[in-house]
Amino acid sequence: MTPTITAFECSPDRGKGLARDMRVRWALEEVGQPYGVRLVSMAAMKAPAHRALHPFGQIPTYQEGELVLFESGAIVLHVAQRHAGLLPDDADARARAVMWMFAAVNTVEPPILELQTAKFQEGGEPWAAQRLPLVMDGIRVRLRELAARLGDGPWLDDAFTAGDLMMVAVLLRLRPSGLLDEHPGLSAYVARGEARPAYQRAFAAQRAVFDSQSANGASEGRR
Ligand code: GTB
Repeated sequence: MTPTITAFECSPDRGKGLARDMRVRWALEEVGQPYGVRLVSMAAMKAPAHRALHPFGQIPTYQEGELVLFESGAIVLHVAQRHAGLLPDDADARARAVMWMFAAVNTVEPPILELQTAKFQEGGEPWAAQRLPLVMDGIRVRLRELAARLGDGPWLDDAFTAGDLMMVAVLLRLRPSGLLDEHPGLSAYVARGEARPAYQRAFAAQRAVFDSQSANGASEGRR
C-alpha cells in the first residue's frame, strides 16, 4: 500500500528542505518506497480533519491503510523497520542506530530549536542580545561532543543508518548559523548525507512544491 505523508503547502523555509517532512521523504527514498504527499495550509493544519491525524496540528503525518502516525522520528523508525536499508541486521547495531535517532531528536535538536526561538520569536526582546550567545554556546557544546564521537568516520556507526539520516536532518538546520563550519568533520558528515541520491530525490520533490506554489503566487507567513 502506498503511504501518504503531509507537508507544508507553502513552506516557510522557501524550499530549503528544512521542514520535517524532508526527513520522512528521505527515509522513503532510501528504502525505495513510493509515497504520496498531501499538502496542507497553515489553516488546514489546525482544522479538526487534520487534528484527527495529528493532535498538535502539525506536519508531517503518515497514513498507510489504517495506520496513522505523526512525529517525524516515529515515522522514520516505522519506515526503517518495515523496509530494508536503514537499520542493520545485527541486533546490537540496530539498537545503536535507534539510539542515534533518539540522540538526534532528544539531545542535539533541542538546543538547535532554542536558537530558532532566540532568533525569530525572541529577537526583538531587550535581553535577546545577551541570550543569543548563551544559546549558541549550548549548541557548540553538543557539536564538539558529536564531532569527537564521529571522529574521522563517515557515519556514526559502521554504515549509514536511520540514525545518520535523523542526525544529518537535524544538523542541516544549523547551516545558516555558521556553527557547523566550526567543525569540518561535521560539515563533511552533513555533506555526505546530502550527497546521497535518496536525499537528492527527496530534496528535489519538496523543492518542486515550493517552485510550483511560487509560480502560482501563493504565500504564507513564517512559522
Ligand atoms: N516533533 C515533531 C516532529 O518531529 O514531527 C515536530 C513537528 C513540527 O514542528 N512541524 C512543523 C509544523 O507543523 C513543521 S517542521 N509547524 C506548524 C505549526 O506548528 O503550526 C518545523 C519547521 C518549520 C519551519 C522551518 N523553516 O522555515 O526553516 C523549519 C522547520
